[in-house]
Amino acid sequence: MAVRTAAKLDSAGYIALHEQYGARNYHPLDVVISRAQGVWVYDVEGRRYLDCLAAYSAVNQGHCHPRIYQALVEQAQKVTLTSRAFHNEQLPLLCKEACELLGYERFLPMNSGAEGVETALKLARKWAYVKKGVPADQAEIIVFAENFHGRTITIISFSTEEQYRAGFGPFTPGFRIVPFGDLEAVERAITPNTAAVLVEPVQGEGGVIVPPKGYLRRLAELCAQHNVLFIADEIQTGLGRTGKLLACEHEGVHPDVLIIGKALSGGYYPVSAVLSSRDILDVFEPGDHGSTFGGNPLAAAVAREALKVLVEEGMIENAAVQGAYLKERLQAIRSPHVKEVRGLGLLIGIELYPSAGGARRFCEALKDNGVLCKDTRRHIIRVTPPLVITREEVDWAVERFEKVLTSL
Ligand code: IF1
Repeated sequence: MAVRTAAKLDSAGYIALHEQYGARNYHPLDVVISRAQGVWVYDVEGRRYLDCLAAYSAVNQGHCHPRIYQALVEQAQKVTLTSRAFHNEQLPLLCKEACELLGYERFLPMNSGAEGVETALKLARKWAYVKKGVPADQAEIIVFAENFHGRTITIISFSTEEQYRAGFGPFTPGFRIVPFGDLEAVERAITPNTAAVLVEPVQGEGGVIVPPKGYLRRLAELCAQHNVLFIADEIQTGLGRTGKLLACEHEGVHPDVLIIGKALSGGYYPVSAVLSSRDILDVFEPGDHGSTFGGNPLAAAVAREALKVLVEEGMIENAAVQGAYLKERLQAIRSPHVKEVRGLGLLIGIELYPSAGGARRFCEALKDNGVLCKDTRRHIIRVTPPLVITREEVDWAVERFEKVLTSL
């Protein structure tokens, strides 16, 4: 049996191969990325593109950051996986550094974002039974319409996007869905059995929805009043994306439970985590929860360096400065297709009118002009470059956006 294929294919060849053998759960743009550095990616033919997706914010630090690479290689030469049956030299340091940086007492490592969310949901339920006195199996968690927290069966159980659920029932009970941005709806949904509220500080997949000013703060206050955990999913909004280390900082909110992922990997190796106080996280006892790969030394070494470069290289401040500039320049584009440009830091969405015929064709045209973007919710172009983007690169991108938004 031939296991090897041709040494080198062109882009069309790789796409055809994937169409033949790959599962069909995605519909990528017709670009095959071969290498990348910083904000730039290159396809098989050597064409250069400015990456305005940044792997859904997992490469906030820019592609192939040399310091994170160094940490990965050094650790890969020592030991990569020990399991949690034994200690390793990296995880305790990651726990300490992440807790000190983010203001928490305890750190629980997982791998994907969805696993981080699942961990937080389990934590909230157990906390409700052990600490709040909710009767067994009665805990409720409040979530928001248009949320996105991942793809597991429990998480899609409270999705409001029909496609994410269709065909995948039966679903996990115990969730109440309320409109995003409506405090009274949350207040009405709270019962004595409410364990937690799970919220994205800015809804990403929902279309870059920034809540009204003061909303997160009042939501956190409401949670505190009712002894309900405030859980922030900062998997996408966290680690500098919105111009602050955490998006909740824009409103001075310190979540009871924080979920991070994506950029905690620096784009190298999946790492997610749940952070909280001792009082809350200590409801987990040995054996309650775990993961073969969670907290492995390779992951921990990568995550430590991913956090360090974010802070030491000024990426968070840069996201604030370039994000404000990029948003202002995009807002200045006069296009009959653009309804609104909104966002926070370098998490920006360009909402098109329905008459524009969908964001996908704009993303295709942007690709042909050297800019990679992803459409979401049909009419919205997400613009989320790595946080290392320079003013000159923003100008370069805006020229292409202007051309595409005014010529199609
Ligand atoms: C896909 C969007 C981004 C997330 C939040 C948890 C997770 C995600 C707030 C799960 C993941 C991704 C996954 C990706 C598309 C995507 C996405 F387009 F849906 F909106 F990033 F913007 N919480 N977001 O945004 O993390 O398990 O994937 O590591 O195709 O599913 P994961």
